Amino acid sequence: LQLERELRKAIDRDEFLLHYQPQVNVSTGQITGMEALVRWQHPHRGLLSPIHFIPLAEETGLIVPIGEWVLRKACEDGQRWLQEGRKPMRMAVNLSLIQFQEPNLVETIQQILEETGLEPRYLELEITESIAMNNVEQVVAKLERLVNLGIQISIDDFGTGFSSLSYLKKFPIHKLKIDRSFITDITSDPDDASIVSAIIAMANSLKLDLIVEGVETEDQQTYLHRLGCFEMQGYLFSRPLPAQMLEQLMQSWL
Ligand code: G
Ligand code: G
Ligand code: MN
Ligand code: NA
Repeated sequence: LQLERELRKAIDRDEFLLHYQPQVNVSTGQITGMEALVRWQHPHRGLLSPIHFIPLAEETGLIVPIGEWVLRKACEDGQRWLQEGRKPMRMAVNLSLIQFQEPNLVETIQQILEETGLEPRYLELEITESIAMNNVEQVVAKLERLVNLGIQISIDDFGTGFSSLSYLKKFPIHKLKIDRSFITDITSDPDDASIVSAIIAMANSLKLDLIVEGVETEDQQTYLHRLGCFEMQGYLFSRPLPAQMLEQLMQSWL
């Protein structure tokens, strides 16, 4: 309850911040996108990971205003990077199911894009398979409104949900993000390798973009590249970092 009270005040007190993790195309070496990952600079407990407050934010509905803050901040930073003349890259923002279900979501996002000036094609929303458990017509209608704005949609943690895969042909989505649990042992576990190969083949034939998460070693990168995966995200390239530190990193990369 203490934490809930503090969470309620955290936006007004400006205690949230974003770290960004680059997404890299390993054949070109370019950064193609950034994933925004929220943190809470708690007054006494230090820098808190989202795993320590997102579940509470979801239970209390506070995820809606927090998520709105995240979207606005990420779009602001993304637009600033583009205006500074950096190579075009997409800004990927995680969206909880509760945010997705919010009746004003589309209007809110449209307003944030207008206010920040970020072109919709540079915004990517990461949703999870859990949205497929909901009323299909409603989900499709809402996704279509977002896609019609020009926004990209990706499926986060792909392969870990319990939903049927039929949503892949019903929903207007652009990209699958293969969950990092399949990558950890990919060079030694033939089952993980088979699963990832099958997802790559499926993404290719469905004409979906693909990214793998949690790439930590050169061996994993080489292995995945050979399987036909080109976009990667993980500690091998960079941990999630504050914008300022990433700006220095981008300077040295590009
Ligand atoms: O870096 P990491 O510890 O940041 O993130 C832990 C978890 O928190 C991940 O599952 C990630 O998707 C989630 N997460 C990070 N930022 C956000 C956010 O802004 N909104 C939501 N809904 N989830 C987030
Ligand atoms: O659920 P989602 O994919 O949005 O969350 C991304 C989470 O994965 C964040 O907690 C982020 O810090 C973490 N992460 C990113 N790259 C790596 C990696 O290479 N290894 C591990 N173990 N975690 C990673
Ligand atoms: Mn994510
Ligand atoms: Na993920």
